Amino acid sequence: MRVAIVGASGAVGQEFLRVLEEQNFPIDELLLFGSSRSAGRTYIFRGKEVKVKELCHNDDFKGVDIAFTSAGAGTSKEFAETITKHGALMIDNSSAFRMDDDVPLVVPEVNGQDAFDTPRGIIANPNCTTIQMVVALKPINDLSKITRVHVATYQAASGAGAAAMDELVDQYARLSRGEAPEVNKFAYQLAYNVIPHIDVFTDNGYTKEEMKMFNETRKIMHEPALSVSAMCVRVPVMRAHSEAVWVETERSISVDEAREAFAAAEGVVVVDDPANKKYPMPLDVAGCDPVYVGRIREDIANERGLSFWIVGDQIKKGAALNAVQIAQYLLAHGKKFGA
Ligand code: 2RA
Repeated sequence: MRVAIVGASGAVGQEFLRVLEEQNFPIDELLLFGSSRSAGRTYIFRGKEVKVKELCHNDDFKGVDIAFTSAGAGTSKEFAETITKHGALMIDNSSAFRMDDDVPLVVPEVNGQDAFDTPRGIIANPNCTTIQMVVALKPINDLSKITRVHVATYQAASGAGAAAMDELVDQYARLSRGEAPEVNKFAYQLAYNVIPHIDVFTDNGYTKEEMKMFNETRKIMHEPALSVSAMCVRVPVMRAHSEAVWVETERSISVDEAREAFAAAEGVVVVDDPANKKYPMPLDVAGCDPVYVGRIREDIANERGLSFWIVGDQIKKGAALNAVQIAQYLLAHGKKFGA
């Protein structure tokens, strides 16, 4: 199998290299692509050096079976034809095609079968905040249909990329020396702060990030009437997003029932022992694969409501790992590559 990573030098691109190794993904040849800036850099994969090629409009994708792309929506749109024209399956981490009717938007634990319907040879990987939320919503929705979701996110710097992570470290360093922090990647200084603003604002007062949670959740869960109201906030955490979630279901669900369903759900780990100060936190979850769920309780403001706290590594399950799991799902369910 020939596999390509587009955007190999970015935070998610680098995570693809680690995840493909960790998952022992079947690869005969790995090709790395990037901008003219990153072309020529080398990275180690399975003990061998692989050089980054510049992404160009040529036939470099001939013979490629799967291309994991994470170089921004503009690049994905511009190069989709180049990447897919010889038959490569493009699993795209950007927002470019997520809401297109002829592109499936897939989280394997929730709607893996959708990955087989690819008229354009493209599968979209959802936004990180949506991925970790739907993994946790699925077992509850299986118990009783969810009618409404309220969610407040606590998103790490990693969601804004490798340079944003560096910026957060640099801000703390400068502040500790009594210097003014540099602000480039965020709207304001993130160190010692929280910023209730991720992506741009839309006409309804929500940000695009918040509307992604509304629209993508409906598409992945095949629930076109589901209401999702999100408040997305950047916090000075390096890696792993947290979310406080309140759901309303058609019938009321007990805490025990919910805990059992979460514990049995694919991709979910329950850490919920408040008496012993056990609950998921980003420091513990960074670098881990599953979505962690804790603080499970009845919502005292809604008799059909349930409230819980989830934490997932944004670069892993929220990006590279989910994309690789889509490919693994296809392989496990009979899709043939390289035939
Ligand atoms: C963020 N959700 O955290 C974005 C990344 N996709 O900024």
